[in-house]
Amino acid sequence: MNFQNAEFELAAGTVNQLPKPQLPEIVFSGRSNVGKSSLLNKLVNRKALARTSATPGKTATINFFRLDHCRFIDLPGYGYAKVSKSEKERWATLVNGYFAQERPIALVLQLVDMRHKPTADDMQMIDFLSASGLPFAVICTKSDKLNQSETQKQMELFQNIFGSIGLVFYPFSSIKGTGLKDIQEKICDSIQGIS
Ligand SMILES: Nc1nc2c(ncn2[C@@H]2O[C@H](COP(=O)(O)OP(=O)(O)O)[C@@H](O)[C@H]2O)c(=O)[nH]1
Ligand SMILES: [Mg+2]
Repeated sequence: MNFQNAEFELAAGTVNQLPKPQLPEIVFSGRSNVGKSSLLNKLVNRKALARTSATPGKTATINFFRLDHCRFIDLPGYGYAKVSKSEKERWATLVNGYFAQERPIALVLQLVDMRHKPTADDMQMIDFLSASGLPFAVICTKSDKLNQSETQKQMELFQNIFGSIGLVFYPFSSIKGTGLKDIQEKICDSIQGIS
């Protein structure tokens, strides 16, 4: 698949604004600031197709990107403490509304920060994905920020949490490109699986 023919399609702020399902969907899920937009940009080899930000909690919409054979879907990040209660509720309504629709989801990429133990919100999302039966893989982001011994320690941690229950996880760095090829391959396989 050519990942470079990618364009922004639309931003949905409410369930009503979600576009009709058309193509297999690759969903980017994770905490605010974990690196969803950076992963998306790296996959399509563009600097700023999806907007990245050093300030968390900026994206409150579900953003759709159109590729040749699939859509990339950048979910708004969760777990940002400074967001108001009403904003959290809006997030939940929007994201639950998306998953409640019968959409051709080929793969959910669930991002967690490689430097830390998954948060309670991460584990809640992973439990939801497991229970839903949706195909998903865990991406451990910002791997460039760890030295060799930290990498080894975190790999063991993720192996214990995810590997032991049969979940695939990929260390990834949007700066170094670590893991990029494997994730692209996983995406291609998942699209072939449903189309
Ligand atoms: N060192 C490093 N920084 C990253 C990486 N991925 C994202 N970042 C930084 O983390 C911040 C949040 O990234 P962004 O992609 O906007 O996160 P999002 O909120 O999940 O979409 C930005 O300052 C990025 O430059 C990575 O792999 N390595
Ligand atoms: Mg983002």
